[in-house]
Amino acid sequence: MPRPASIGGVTGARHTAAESQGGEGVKRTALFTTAVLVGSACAGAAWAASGAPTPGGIDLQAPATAVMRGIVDFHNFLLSIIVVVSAFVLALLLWVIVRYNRRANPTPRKFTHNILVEVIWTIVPVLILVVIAARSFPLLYQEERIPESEFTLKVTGNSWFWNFEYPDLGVSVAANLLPEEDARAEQRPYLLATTEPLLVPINTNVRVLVTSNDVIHAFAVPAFGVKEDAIQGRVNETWFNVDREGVFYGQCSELCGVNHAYMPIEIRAVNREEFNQWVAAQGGSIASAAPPAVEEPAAPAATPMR
Ligand SMILES: [Cu+2]
Repeated sequence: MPRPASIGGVTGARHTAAESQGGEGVKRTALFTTAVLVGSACAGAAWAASGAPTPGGIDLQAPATAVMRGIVDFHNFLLSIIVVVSAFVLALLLWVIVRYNRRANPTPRKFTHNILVEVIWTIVPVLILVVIAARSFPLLYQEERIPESEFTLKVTGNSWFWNFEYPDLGVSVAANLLPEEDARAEQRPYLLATTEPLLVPINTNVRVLVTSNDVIHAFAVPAFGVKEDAIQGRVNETWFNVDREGVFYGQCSELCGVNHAYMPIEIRAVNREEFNQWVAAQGGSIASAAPPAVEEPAAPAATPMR
């Protein structure tokens, strides 16, 4: 699975290269120094991407939520079924081509029905679909059922930028595409970085309300397993609970106009302390969200919100 180059990956690769130099101590030292420098440069970059597309990547991004882990597992499960079915059909085709061509089988039999084969080719696909359904329904339920959440995040799509709002905290930011020269200067990915990255706390249920001010957009963050249409006059709901710190990128995923490709989503998952500081810096207050949090324990922990 392609992953963003990690500090460990870079250092490890260079170090292995250095070791293969044998007795050439000078080269080894030089390479090792380079490795350390590259490593510290990476470590020095304030925000290394944790969830971003990678050049040539063909697999899903590394999951950062339980939902996305479920999606990845389901994807791998489906892929194994697809491979077995495709291989079986290919084998049947090859067998028929080789065994029953005009030369190998000059006088074909004329029957048109075979009860046993017909029953098998009906029952087996039905069983496969039942197995797939049994695996997919719990996952759909997990995605769609909004759990008891500590924070509510309102996401509004605009042509062509995103508004992020924590209504209970009094925080509201507008995130535009970070201009190319700024992205280069700050070594952040152009077309993914934004002028106002959204912060979310890790290990916290965040309920997300998604809507739009104009045309239909879609709020999508692959590492979270979240993709929700933003529709004017409607509020769609989703949720996430990010289990590790990092920067996660997404993009508008509904063709919404001429600048559709230029309305990225940048989310930084941080610990609670950093999140509180950010909320305060945005002029908001965690305290204003405290009263409902105190009242909540009366309700059962897993009560669905809808
Ligand atoms: Cu859009």
